Amino acid sequence: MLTLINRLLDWFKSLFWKEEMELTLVGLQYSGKTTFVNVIASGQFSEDMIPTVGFNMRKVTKGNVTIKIWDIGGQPRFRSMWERYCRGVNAIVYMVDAADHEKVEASRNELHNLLDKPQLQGIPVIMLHTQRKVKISLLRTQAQVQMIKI
Ligand SMILES: Nc1nc2c(ncn2[C@@H]2O[C@H](COP(=O)(O)OP(=O)(O)O)[C@@H](O)[C@H]2O)c(=O)[nH]1
Ligand SMILES: [Mg+2]
Repeated sequence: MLTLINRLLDWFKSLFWKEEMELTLVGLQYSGKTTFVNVIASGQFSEDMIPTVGFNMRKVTKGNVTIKIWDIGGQPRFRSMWERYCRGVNAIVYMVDAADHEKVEASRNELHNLLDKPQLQGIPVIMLHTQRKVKISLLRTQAQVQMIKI
């Protein structure tokens, strides 16, 4: 009887309860940001990606949760925009191509620059590692997810 009541309560809550989240995805160019957004939004993996000019915005709904994702260009000329798009979001997702050893240092410096911005204090950061040079698609790669607090 209690289970039935709980189920009814859950069903009732699901009619009204909706959550919205906002995430900003940043990281160097070719780290796999747009691919990641496409995979979680539509399950599509495409190798022929056009570099993001400026930014893209995608809304992804899973159950009662809608996530607005800002996917910001990683080329040097767009990096000054990162902070603006990271302000006030629920979390910053920082993408690193873990197989590109030459760029890891540059990626770390950019992350530190971003985290030094006082406006972004207290926003959780999720680090995602792709392995672009390794011939495994994002769908099959086990992304290492690490939560750190600024
Ligand atoms: N093998 C492999 N290739 C990937 C992965 N993620 C992205 N790519 C490829 O890396 C290239 C750059 O990806 P893109 O999403 O445009 O990177 P962005 O510049 O960070 O948005 C594309 O050719 C993708 O197909 C991955 O996990 N594994
Ligand atoms: Mg992109």
